[in-house]
Amino acid sequence: MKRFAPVAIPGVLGALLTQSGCANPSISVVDPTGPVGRAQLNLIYLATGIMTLVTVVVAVIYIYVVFRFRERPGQTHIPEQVEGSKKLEILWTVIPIVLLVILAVPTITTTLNIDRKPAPDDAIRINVVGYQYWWGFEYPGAGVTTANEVHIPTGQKVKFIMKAHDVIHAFWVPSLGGKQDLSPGKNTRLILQADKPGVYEGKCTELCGAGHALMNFRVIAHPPDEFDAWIRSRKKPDSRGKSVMAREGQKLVAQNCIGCHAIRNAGYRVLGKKGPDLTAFSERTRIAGVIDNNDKNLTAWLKNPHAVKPGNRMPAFDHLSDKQIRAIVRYLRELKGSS
Ligand code: HEC
Ligand SMILES: [Cu+2]
Repeated sequence: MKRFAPVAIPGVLGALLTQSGCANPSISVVDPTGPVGRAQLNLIYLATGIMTLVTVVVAVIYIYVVFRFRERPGQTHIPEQVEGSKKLEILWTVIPIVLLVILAVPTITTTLNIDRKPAPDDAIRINVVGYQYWWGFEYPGAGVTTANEVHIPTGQKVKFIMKAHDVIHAFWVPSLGGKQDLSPGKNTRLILQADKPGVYEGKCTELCGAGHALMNFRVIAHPPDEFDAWIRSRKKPDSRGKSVMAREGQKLVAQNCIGCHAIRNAGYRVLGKKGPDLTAFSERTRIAGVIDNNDKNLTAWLKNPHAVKPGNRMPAFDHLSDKQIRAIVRYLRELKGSS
């Protein structure tokens, strides 16, 4: 930032003007909370600064010329006609070259730096898999799996190793930095760090089909000790239905859902993989990355997921009775980590 201070001033103003519509601070590239986001913001300032400078200079010259050399009343002679000017040609070739070099050098070095710098040995590794239209997350060291919401510790580098299950997706958490494509059959990676606890919104930014626009996720950053406690609680999740109704729900889930969804530690023999892992589902803040996780919304989701998230691949369960749906909702809303 300091290096580019003079050029950055119009850039800051420009960025504020164009970005001030984003009220939610947890999804803002101009309010980054990690080193990658900050490095990228400096590049945005630099580029916006240079562009603003060029626009202003050109506009000023243009307006000056239009007024200074306009046709005046009573004017009889035609102004001197000039054709070609080596000096000017060289000048307006060299200036853009210089500006592009000023833009290119920091852009390339920063990008390579973000991409190539190896993660420290103690960096936490999280595997990310992109599906149409949801996100799977796995903590290979701990044997913990989750979906659509990924928990990380603050102040540490986190290594996301990504691949796509079907088509190309892209992982972007504006406040932390990014983006990174996920491809089928090939691992890509992105190393991010959150400096302070918080909830950071993430988006798929590669058009991947009908549900793409709502392919959201959340990064939830905790202080390291809180994060460790979270991992511990997810190693032995609490997945047994407690009330009569929830036990009924657990049975219905076995009959209808676990071919696609995994619920760990529930005594099911199958761990479905076609849909998000539902272990500890009550701790999820949203359903399918779209609506708040509460009884009413979960009922609506089960009866007609396509009304909530058009194009998604979960079948509607409108053939189940209201009582059966209530039981399933009760069971899912009891699922949590161990205390
Ligand atoms: C054919 C496979 C399939 C079946 C069967 C299925 N689902 Fe799903 N489910 C999905 C997919 C795919 C998604 C992800 C939708 C999206 O967000 O794009 C999903 C999403 C969900 C979500 C949101 C998860 C999250 O992380 O926010 C819940 C809750 C859910 N399903 C519950 C159920 C329940 C309960 C049943 C049984 C009554 C069930 N599903 C049956 C495929 C299935
Ligand atoms: Cu996608």
